[in-house]
Amino acid sequence: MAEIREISEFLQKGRAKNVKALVTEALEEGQDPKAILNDGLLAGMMIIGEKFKNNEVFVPEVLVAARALNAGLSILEPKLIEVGNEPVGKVVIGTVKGDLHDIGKNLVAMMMKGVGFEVVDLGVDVEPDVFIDKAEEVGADIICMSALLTTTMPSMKAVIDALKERGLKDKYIVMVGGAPVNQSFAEQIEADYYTPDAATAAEVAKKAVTEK
Ligand code: B1M
Repeated sequence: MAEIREISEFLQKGRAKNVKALVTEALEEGQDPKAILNDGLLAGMMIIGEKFKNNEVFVPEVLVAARALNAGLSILEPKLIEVGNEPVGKVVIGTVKGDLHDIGKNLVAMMMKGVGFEVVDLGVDVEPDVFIDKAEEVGADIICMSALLTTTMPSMKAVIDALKERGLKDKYIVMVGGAPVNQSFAEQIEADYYTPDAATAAEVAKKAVTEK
């Protein structure tokens, strides 16, 4: 039987092939995809995050661990997503300008798809006007922004300021998140919602779009 703890250990070593194989095995055995995600993949990434903070590992190790995480996620994604027939709405999502972190953003996109949204992923390092232009182009309901650096949090405000300048602030639901972001920052920049994790983001998005 595949040990979820081992998924975390292989991830920390950056062993993408082993992570992929163990995630596949665990799914075939009928283990819970959410437990594989939280106790295997994310738990391993959190340990790497702590070590990175304490200078025990450096950028190359973090990158190979992130690659292993993405390898595991690619296997897990179909199991985490059970999309309904009619999309509940459209989401435009990206990591803000200056910021290259995309793992959390990808999880949010995945969870959004999981509750039935059509998701347009703009990637990383997204210019403020690109969020807005794409939302206009595809007729989005929600603009989702992720930031992992304290230095890129102001880019979230830049998007909201640009929405105001273009007279579009009330047209879209604006959601923000990422490790350094919190409720008080969201209120300060006048985002509509802050959520601490990907699953909550998807739940809140669905409720918000139904209520609008
Ligand atoms: Co970077 N990095 N990094 N990094 N990195 C952090 C964020 C850091 C906290 C590490 C540390 O020092 N402890 C630190 C930021 C410090 C700060 O600003 N206060 C940091 C730094 C400093 C840097 C560089 C500047 C390092 C350097 O070059 N000297 C550099 C910046 C590059 C840039 O962006 N311009 C850099 C680079 C990198 C890598 C490229 C090596 C790699 C990114 C790979 C990738 O993303 N493809 C990387 C990584 C992996 C990390 C850590 C270790 C892990 C981040 C992660 O993916 N976590 C991170 C340390 C840490 O967080 N402990 C760190 C897992 C992910 C699932 O969590 O993204 O928080 P997270 O998403 C969560 C929630 O936040 C939420 O949902 C997810 C959970 O369900 N969420 C949302 C996210 N977005 C949301 C949006 C929502 C709602 C919820 O609504 C729209």
